[in-house]
Amino acid sequence: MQGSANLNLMIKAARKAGRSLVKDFREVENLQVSAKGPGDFVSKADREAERIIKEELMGGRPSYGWLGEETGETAGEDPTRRWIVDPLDGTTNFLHGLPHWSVSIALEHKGQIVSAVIFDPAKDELYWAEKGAGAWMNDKRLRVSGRRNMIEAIFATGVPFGGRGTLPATLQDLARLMPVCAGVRRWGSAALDLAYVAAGRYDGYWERGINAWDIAAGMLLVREAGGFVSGIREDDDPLEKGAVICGNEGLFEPFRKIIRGE
Ligand code: LIP
Repeated sequence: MQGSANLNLMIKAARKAGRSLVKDFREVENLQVSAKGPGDFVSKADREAERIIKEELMGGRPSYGWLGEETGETAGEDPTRRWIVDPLDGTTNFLHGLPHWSVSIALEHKGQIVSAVIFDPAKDELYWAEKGAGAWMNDKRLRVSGRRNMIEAIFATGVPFGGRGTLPATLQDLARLMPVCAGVRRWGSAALDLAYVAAGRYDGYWERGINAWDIAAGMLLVREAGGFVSGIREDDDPLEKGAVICGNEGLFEPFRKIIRGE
């Protein structure tokens, strides 16, 4: 696998965290039956994964900034570069023993995502991309799907839960989209949803109320695989506004019109 020194550092960190999470995932399956449940155990697994990743990345690039789901934001001596990390994306799946979760690492340079790694240890699928160098899954080059008909397309999203304020808008999205497509999937990991669009498995994805660490790496993967990514509202930055939509070349515009209610 070729790539820059930064990319190889990211891959090393993702794989090391992945080994720790796989070990913990096996224990989580045993904890399902416990009265207290695996909640606290998963929180520790999540924090340990971020500690491993931070040790590797900041050890290799101590001057870079940091934004991690568990440890928050730290400015770096180099104000132009920042790691954006979700050590365990799909936490609820992990908690319930569902083997669909990932480690997501992005490198941002002057506000642009320039390198991305998303690792799914349960399926041994490592997605990676560098700006201008394409998107890959292990050693396979990725391209978004070629579908042009909405009625043949499937889309992914995240449906809010626990009283989140974006539920009404998401239900309206579904009411508009479901009648004109082949289906919607809600598999619980935004990073893998984006990686699957880049791999041509999904034809598009959208989500409201999402964090930068969930989507930063996946956004680059989709773009480098020939797809399109934007905010849901005109000119919104997905990383700032926490709302993202993406799709293949032929479907992105009609899909975005439906989600925008145009
Ligand atoms: C999850 C996202 C998912 C979203 C969930 C949650 P986490 O991230 O990947 O798409 O629907 O609400 O935010 O919390 O597992 O890192």
